[in-house]
Amino acid sequence: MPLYSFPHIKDMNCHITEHQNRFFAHMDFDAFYAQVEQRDNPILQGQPVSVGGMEGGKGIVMTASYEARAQGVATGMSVLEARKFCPNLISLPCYGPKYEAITLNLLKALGKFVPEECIEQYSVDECFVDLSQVARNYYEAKNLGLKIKEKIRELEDLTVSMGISYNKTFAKLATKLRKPDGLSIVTQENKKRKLYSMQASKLWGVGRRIGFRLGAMGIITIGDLAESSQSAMKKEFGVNGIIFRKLACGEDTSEIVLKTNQEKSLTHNHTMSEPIYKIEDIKKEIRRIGEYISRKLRSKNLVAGHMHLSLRFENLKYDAGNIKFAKHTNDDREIFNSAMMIYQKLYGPSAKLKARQFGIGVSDLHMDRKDTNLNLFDNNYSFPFYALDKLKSKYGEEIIRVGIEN
Ligand code: DCP
Ligand code: CA
Ligand code: CA
Repeated sequence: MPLYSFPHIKDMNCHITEHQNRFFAHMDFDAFYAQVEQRDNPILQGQPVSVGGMEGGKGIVMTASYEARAQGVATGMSVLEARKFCPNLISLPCYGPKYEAITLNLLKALGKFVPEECIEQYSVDECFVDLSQVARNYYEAKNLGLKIKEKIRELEDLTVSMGISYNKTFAKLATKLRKPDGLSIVTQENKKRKLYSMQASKLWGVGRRIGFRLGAMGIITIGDLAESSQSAMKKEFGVNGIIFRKLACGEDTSEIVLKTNQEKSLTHNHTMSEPIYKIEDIKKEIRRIGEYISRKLRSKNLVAGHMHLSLRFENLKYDAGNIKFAKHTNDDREIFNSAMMIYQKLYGPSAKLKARQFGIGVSDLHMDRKDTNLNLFDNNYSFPFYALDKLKSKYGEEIIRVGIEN
């Protein structure tokens, strides 16, 4: 997992050694991909499941349900190897866009609790939230944490484990104290009791390899690391040695890291208050989301090369597909038509099982050269989308619409 925001020495505030009166929450989905698959298919609940399988019983275990872990299945094993421990293992393929959409929903939901600049997505299933603006003490921070967990369960029917502490490193460690569905709090007062006996390799940025090197120095636990000699750590690991030691002491003064301005993808999901299944309603919904995305692309002067459409049913089941555009585009019509092409291949909703959410995501984004994006018709028919957007932003979404079919 990339360390997007591992505290760098330049992020450390040299004037203070540790945060005071700050409350950071860290959350991490439990057995993420496996939990999602179990949620989406009740037959899998309570079963040993792994995700990352390929046809012919091959593939690597990307994660496993807690039932499979109890039988010795671990991330990184080949499925064949895992079956030696757990002959009844159910190996499932991995479907990335589905998991990404869930994490995006989580981030959106967090925006209801704290300002956007207080939220940091750290990895595919983890984020940090700075609660300092909305919580004055651990009691309030814990209540907020419980509310966030409840919201995630309500929205996604999934559990996360959460850690709350006065710095990001300890919040991340606290998450590991109780899994699944845990909530652990580490304060300046209880840090020694709660964290110091944990293995040093669990510390943010350490991992197994550095853990071995620490072990060779006699440093086994977080406590050993916090009490280690700074000069010995510097000698062995350079400036990182100093950071590891500081982090183990709770001297992490890093802040929430916001995503870079460089957009890699844009997504828009819309959950309907009334689920739908009639094709005319579905077309309307897809068209609305498609227009929103094309407009967002144009507002950033971007064109997309790739698109995916996702569909969530009432029972939270999910289907999705994607398409590569013949040419990069931000054209309403091309995006709508392509979304409908994807939709035709999906498992469609019915009166018995209606759709509750549609989402469109676009990726492979490039700067729009404006003259080449209007490629729908062979005769290079061009349409003044940018001018229409100006009208829409002035008079509202409904003022004008490009005719796309019926
Ligand atoms: N993942 C992966 N390859 C890895 C590790 C993880 O593809 N080597 C994927 C599958 C996981 C997800 O990332 O579900 C999140 O990884 P975690 O390390 O957080 O592990 P889990 O969420 O699966 O389990 P845990 O409950 O231990 O957090
Ligand atoms: Ca996880
Ligand atoms: Ca994780």
